[in-house]
Amino acid sequence: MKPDLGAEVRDAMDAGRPVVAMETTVITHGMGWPDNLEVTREMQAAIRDAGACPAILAVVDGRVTVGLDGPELERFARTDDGSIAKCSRRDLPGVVGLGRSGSLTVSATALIAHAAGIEIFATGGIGGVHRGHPFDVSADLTELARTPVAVVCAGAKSILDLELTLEVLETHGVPVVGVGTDTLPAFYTRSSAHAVPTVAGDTAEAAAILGGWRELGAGNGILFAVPVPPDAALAEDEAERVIGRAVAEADERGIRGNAITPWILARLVELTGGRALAANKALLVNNARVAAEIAVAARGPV
Ligand code: PSU
Ligand code: MN
Repeated sequence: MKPDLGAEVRDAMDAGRPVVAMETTVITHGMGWPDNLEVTREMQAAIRDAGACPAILAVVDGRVTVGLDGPELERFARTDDGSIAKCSRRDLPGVVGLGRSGSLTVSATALIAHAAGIEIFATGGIGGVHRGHPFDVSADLTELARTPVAVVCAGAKSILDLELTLEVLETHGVPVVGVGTDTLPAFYTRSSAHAVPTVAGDTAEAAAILGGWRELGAGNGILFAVPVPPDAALAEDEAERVIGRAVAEADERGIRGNAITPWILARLVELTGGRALAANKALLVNNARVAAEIAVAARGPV
């Protein structure tokens, strides 16, 4: 694979500056206009401020693109008419082969970041095992099992079964590192009932753990989980209540497959009067900053 590199990404790579990738499903299918473009710009700025280079990954009219920006980025943010497909690993050949456009989930982002030589990326929440649907296991988990990338997220929403999600990661030997926390953050809330196997006190320790992962070269990914900033977090009982309701409504309506996550995300924003959106934005920018800090602190030989 020979991705098209944006000019900023090419310069950073040539200069040996750390690059932090970003996914596009969260932009096209995870949040509405104009919040999605606004938060994407804030994530890019947070990565630059920390001394790294942002690289947004997508497939644009069949071209694998590393460093989406300008009018093309705006097109991905404005399109909610279904013309840009949500693309996980399995969907890539159809989109690339037929010259279509796709926004990338965590699994497709990991695959392409690795092919482009990028080690780390920032996102909101990863996919996992769906609550009440133990065979709906996100390709994000199997990608982490097979591709050596570091993913920085805010844990996973409890629209997923967090216990089963951690079990699958354990089976595949994927390290899960809580950054400043000893439980898996639950996206809108800073903690959950589920302990993480490894704790990093701060981003310097997270970078040291990334160094250990690099040294071992075991070939699979590593997950860093960072709690949502405290002032944007939802109260635990409220999060549980609205998530329970949204999951039940999705079941009643027969929403299935890769449409579940976007549908529930949008419903949660409605049910919380926009506070779920504010939390989502705050944690995305925070994860971008943390990913860049880890990348800069763990800067390897160039
Ligand atoms: N969780 C979120 N926001 C998102 C996603 C997950 O809070 O936008 C997206 C990510 O791109 C993730 C994908 O990789 O959903 C997982 O989808 P699925 O459950 O269909 O595997
Ligand atoms: Mn699924």
